[in-house]
Amino acid sequence: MGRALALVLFAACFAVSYAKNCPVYNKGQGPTADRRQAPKERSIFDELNDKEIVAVRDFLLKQSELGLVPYANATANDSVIYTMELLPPPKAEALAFLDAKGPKPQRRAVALLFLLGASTPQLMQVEVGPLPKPTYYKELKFPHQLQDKINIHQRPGSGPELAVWEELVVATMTELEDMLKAELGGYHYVDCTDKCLWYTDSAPRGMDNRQRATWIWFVRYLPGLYAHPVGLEFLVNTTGTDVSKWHISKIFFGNRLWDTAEELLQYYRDNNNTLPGFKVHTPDEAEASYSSMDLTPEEVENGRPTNKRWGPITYEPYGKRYFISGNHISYMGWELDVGVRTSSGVRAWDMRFKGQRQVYEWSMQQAYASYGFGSSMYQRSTHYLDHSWGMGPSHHELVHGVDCPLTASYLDQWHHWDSDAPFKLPNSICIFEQNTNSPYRRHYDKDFEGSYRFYAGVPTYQLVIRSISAVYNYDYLFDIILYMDGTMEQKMVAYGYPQAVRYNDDGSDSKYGYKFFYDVGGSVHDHIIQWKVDIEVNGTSNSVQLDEVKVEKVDYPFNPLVPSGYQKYVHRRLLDNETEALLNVDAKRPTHHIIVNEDSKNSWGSLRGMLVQVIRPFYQLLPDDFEGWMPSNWWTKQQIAVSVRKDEESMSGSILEQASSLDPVMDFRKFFDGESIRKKDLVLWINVGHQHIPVAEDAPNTPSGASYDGFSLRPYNLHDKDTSTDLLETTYITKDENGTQIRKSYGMPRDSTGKCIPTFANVKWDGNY
Ligand SMILES: [Cu+2]
Repeated sequence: MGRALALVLFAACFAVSYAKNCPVYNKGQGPTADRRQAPKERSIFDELNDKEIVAVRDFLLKQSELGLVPYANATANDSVIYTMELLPPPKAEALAFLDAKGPKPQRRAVALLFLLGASTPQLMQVEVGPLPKPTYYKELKFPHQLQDKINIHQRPGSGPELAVWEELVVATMTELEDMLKAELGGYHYVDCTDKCLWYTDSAPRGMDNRQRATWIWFVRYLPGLYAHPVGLEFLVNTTGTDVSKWHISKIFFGNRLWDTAEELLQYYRDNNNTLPGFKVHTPDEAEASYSSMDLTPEEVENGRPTNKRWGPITYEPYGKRYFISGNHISYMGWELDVGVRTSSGVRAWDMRFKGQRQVYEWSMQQAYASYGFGSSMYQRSTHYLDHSWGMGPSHHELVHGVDCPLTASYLDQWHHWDSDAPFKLPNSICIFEQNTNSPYRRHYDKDFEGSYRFYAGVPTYQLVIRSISAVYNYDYLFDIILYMDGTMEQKMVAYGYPQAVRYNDDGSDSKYGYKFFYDVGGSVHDHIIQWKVDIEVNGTSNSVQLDEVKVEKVDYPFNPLVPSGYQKYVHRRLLDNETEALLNVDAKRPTHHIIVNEDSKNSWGSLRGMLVQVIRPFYQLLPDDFEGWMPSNWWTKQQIAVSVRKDEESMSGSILEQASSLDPVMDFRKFFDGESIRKKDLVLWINVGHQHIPVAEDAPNTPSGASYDGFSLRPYNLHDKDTSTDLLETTYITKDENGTQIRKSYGMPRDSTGKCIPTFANVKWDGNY
């Protein structure tokens, strides 16, 4: 047989085998899971789809008393629908439906309205239902809403508002154009086609609700523009609804604050067309590439691997072991629904393992970053709550083979955010199984005679549900990870461009971070992310137990030379109320935080429980009396908080807290009012995060190596033993009485007949939104 013929035959065999056993490919979007029949009815947890969004929008637009204007026609002081998302059903109704064959809860939406054109301008949240054909709407207050009518200054940024900004910016930049060209090596803004400046905004948008004022900062429009600040900042004042009064109230340039462009220009002229003590380094083309993630010709020439081979890839030779039906996932005993909540990001529902519900709701709540930098007005006052910037709608299409392995399956999501119509983010959640290539459990059992009695081990398999939210400069990766023993993990990795700032040459800025370019560097900041976990340990009657490891003095009556010593013991206590359950991890007092069911014991007499473990505990450093920020961000003060679950305490913060933090819209503190947490349906509010000091290696882009945050929930006497001992991939090697080695296979193929080799060929990516 000639070589060519052999190859043809191999290819034919491969194709047959592939078609028979392997996942199908879906219109060039990459492989999909073994999809079961799509459900005939929508899950009660499905996020809104395009038809529902349009139905809610059109219904609200018809309610004349609201005076809403279609978003496409709206100006900056019109009343509009800003965003909407699913309003989950009351939990009691959902459980009655899921567990007791009760009626299916009606689907509802919650929409945020900017009633800017009303006689009393205000923001209002409304409930709309039932879907898909709404017949009613009613105001829906935020949890413990503090304001009867929500101040309009607390709205997130919007397209119509930014259109007015643009006019203000162009007017001021026109005045400054000649000076900027001279000082910034030709870079400018107005009618620019080459050497362009660009701006982005920061937050908060005013610190109390009497004002709305936002710093914007200018960068060179180059690849990685967030790494090209030029030291020019404007404070855009959009207080009130009279657009004619909006203006640029401050300019920061030349390390000084100015009230007007004319003031700055006069100073410039008075100093012979210079800004004393201030000089911006204008990079040439080669220098500017420091911020590019494209490879330079030299990097290509001398790059790795020298043998031009791709590294290892995930490979499912025998096909997939998880199934997707709509947004429902089934995998090795796990069942759950997933989706992306528009206002805050990925969430999962009704997470069951081996038939037992472990979590009712697992949802991201808030993402926080707070900066410090002395010589920049915007950076010293930057405090972000990223969900106000479109955390959900920033879950863009994932790149097959990079963001997710070539074996991944994908889900699309619909959103309505700062838009006239729903928009789809295709492939914005990926699902894949992976083998971490380390054993989940193993033992080599010595026979103490130079050999073994047995070896046993099993690989670690995980199902990963991944999404990535690219909120402006930062890319947050979120993985929900499901393990074989019922353990659940949340992982967060921060990538992206540091929010850079211009550095002065005199060294005065080094206190805030490190330079990573001629006159550019990063500034110290933090990241705090909060999740809500509505946990269930054998039902909804749960309590909080702390197992603290302590030491005690102990006698050694057997040892006259050393008559005493110390030993460890476990000090257990149950917390009584919510006020006690504001918990911080303290390395000096090692404590296991456990949710237990006081009425349910395993066979060994221990309370069934789940252990809550924070991977990288974060401490909030800003003082409580920071009135311009902390009132809205009290939730950052502890790593684990536990409250009694209530439908009306559904979330810890709103997208309205980004502005006017001195006047929060809702009050998370009131969740913790001393109510008993013994034998109650409990919710965990878990914070993870880290302090980020950007260094040279953050350029061009913050890498993830050995750096991630997260938390896990693990069985803690929940069962009588490890429930993953049923894994048929276990390798068990022993000997018979003659010393002949025995390897067990438990019916699993130990050959190499699987042929589902993933391919790069069908990797397509549109990337639009
Ligand atoms: Cu950072």
